[in-house]
Amino acid sequence: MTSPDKPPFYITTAITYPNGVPHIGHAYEYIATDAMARFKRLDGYDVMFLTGTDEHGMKIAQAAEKEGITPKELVDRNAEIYKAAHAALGISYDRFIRTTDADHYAASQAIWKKMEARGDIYLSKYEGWYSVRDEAYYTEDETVLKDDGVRYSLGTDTEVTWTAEESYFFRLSAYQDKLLALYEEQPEFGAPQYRFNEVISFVKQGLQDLSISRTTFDWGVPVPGNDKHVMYVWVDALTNYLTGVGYPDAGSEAFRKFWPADVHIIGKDISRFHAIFWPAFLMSAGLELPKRVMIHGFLTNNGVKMSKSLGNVVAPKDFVEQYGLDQVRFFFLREVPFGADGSYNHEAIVGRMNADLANNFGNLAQRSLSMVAKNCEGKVPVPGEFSAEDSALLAQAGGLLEVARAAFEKQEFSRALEAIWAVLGDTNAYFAEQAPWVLRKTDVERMNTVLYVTLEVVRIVAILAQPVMPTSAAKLLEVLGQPEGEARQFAAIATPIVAGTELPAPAPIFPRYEEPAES
Ligand code: ME8
Repeated sequence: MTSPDKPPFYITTAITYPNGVPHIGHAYEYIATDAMARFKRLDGYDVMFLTGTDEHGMKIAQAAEKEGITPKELVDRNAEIYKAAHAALGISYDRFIRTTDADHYAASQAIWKKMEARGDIYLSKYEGWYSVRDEAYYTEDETVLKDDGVRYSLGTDTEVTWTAEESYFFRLSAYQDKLLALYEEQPEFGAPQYRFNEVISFVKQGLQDLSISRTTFDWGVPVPGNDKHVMYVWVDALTNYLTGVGYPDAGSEAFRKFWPADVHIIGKDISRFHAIFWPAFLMSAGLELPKRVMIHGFLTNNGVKMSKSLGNVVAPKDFVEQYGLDQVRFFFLREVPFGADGSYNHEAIVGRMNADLANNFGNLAQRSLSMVAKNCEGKVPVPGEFSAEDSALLAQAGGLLEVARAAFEKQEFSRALEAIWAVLGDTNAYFAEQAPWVLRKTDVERMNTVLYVTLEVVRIVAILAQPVMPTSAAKLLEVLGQPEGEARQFAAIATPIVAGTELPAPAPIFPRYEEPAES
């Protein structure tokens, strides 16, 4: 059901190949997308958040063969593992799409027929260096023969083999000028700029037609009218973004409301698929284009690429168990400017947990709330007249929504969090300087004012922290006497906390990380 009175916002993650197990890189993408979706919901939008699994293609077929099971058995089993990872990470998706879902076959065949009707699909023969890992063909000069006698793709360092087959082609070459015009007219179509520039220069070098069907295996969506062929997995994979909102029923309520997507969140290794192939397919099919493709960087474990052979692949679930879910979500979004590559290690996570969360935020909340519990009968105190410092701090906190909005609009999560935490820093300094525990003996009215101002900042920060740390922020809003619903929406930021509000007993929200005792 869609809400007619709210503006729509449609956001997607890449859909993951379910041939292995989810790692922190996947988790990072889910968390960022989830924070964005939650932000928009709290800001009054009707959000559609799509994620899922990309279940066709040779890579999946080969993984199944290795295990001696059918591809469908493999993806049925593994889709559940990915769903469990989403649950462990608190991902608030609206639909988990699987490309083996029946409606997705219909959508993929429908877009194929549209592209065919446009005259953009023709049958020919393909020869080239094929990488199963990347599900992509490379030209000779995009590959290198290494000392082990095996040929690898230069860009992705995956093994390639010479493959020749009859194939349908998509006239990608006909879209070069149209794509360049799109990038020109919509400079925010791809972001961040430095990653989008790579895409633009690739297109400027000239585009070749794209092989879009396979005959060497049958694990895919059948090509309409020619059962010998299945679609190249990227044709059906990209189409998931349409299926998720009701395509091919272009007249459906969901499609009319949510298409085109507001933003596709993807990693840097798949930017060409999203910023070149995808808009070209959509133009060919006569469909509107997504507004933005946001390309994030790769995470490395202390600077080292995650790989099974190195044994440094961390399961998101283990991470969450060690540090706590909200702590992990905060760490990645605060630590790594979205778009850039990032590295994580134990010390960095513990640093953020203890400095930003336990000290800056948790202590401030706990100290002000316990003073209110002890000295103000557990009610939000009535403030006296505001001093210049009080008003300045309240204005700073009140202005955070605009700052956060501007940053989230561009998926600059770390910038939003940095600004929020700067206000927390100022509030800590204010609290120390005003010393309400001294005022308690000298000037109770002033103590009340200082506590009121502090609670008000904590309330605003807790509301704004919800997209990133939903559970902790909810607990904090609970002890601030802010019930679920309207009081926690961004619109409520403008309405100050009400003096006299009864507050439940305060409870610490952000524990310090203590190293487990050596056994
Ligand atoms: O590419 N750090 O699936 P996938 C950050 N099925 N992000 C990472 C990462 C890392 N170390 N490793 C992977 C696919 N990712 C296709 C997508 S969409 C129509 C089809 C990101 O399972 C990666 O960039 O290999 C991608 O956005 C997502 O995880 C899924 O990767």
